[in-house]
Amino acid sequence: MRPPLTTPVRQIDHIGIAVRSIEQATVLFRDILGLEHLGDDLVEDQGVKVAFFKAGEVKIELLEPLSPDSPVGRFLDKRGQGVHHVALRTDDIEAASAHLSAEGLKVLYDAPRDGAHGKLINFIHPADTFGVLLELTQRRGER
Ligand code: CMX
Repeated sequence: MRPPLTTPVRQIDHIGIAVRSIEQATVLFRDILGLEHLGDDLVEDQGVKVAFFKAGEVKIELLEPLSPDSPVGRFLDKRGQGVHHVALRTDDIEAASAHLSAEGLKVLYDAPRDGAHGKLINFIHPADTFGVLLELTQRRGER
């Protein structure tokens, strides 16, 4: 067996769902399902507007593209609305990214980037993860 991550994954942080309109999707997640709306953010580096909802310990992140030529814009165009990624929370995103790269997985960024609400993020390409885009996320100051 190969050695696992030295800093294990803590939990699923959130599930990202690509939608055409956060306003419309909020009717389902907040008003009908009754999930607490935790807040919105604009992540220009990723070309998305996002909204978070609390579902127990895990969050649901709605993603609306700022332009068709963004990762989520291309996803909607090719695959339509639906689950876009699963985010795994780690306490050491740099070590996790290095470890996964060394395992031969396609980690998208050389260094973690800024995500929603000031978190650090990186991604593993879905071609290497059985078709599910995996996000790594770390809260700042957590290590
Ligand atoms: N989940 C599963 N498969 C996906 C996918 C996703 N989210 N996005 C693309 N794919 C698939 C495509 O359908 C395509 O499959 P086929 O080869 O079978 O057609 C394949 O991956 C390659 O697609 P592509 O045309 O190269 O797609 P893109 O150019 O859009 O790039 C990716 C794909 C993963 C590199 C790009 O989406 C990316 O950089 N993602 C990371 C950043 C991101 O997603 N940001 C938004 C979220 C930000 C946040 O959470 O704050």
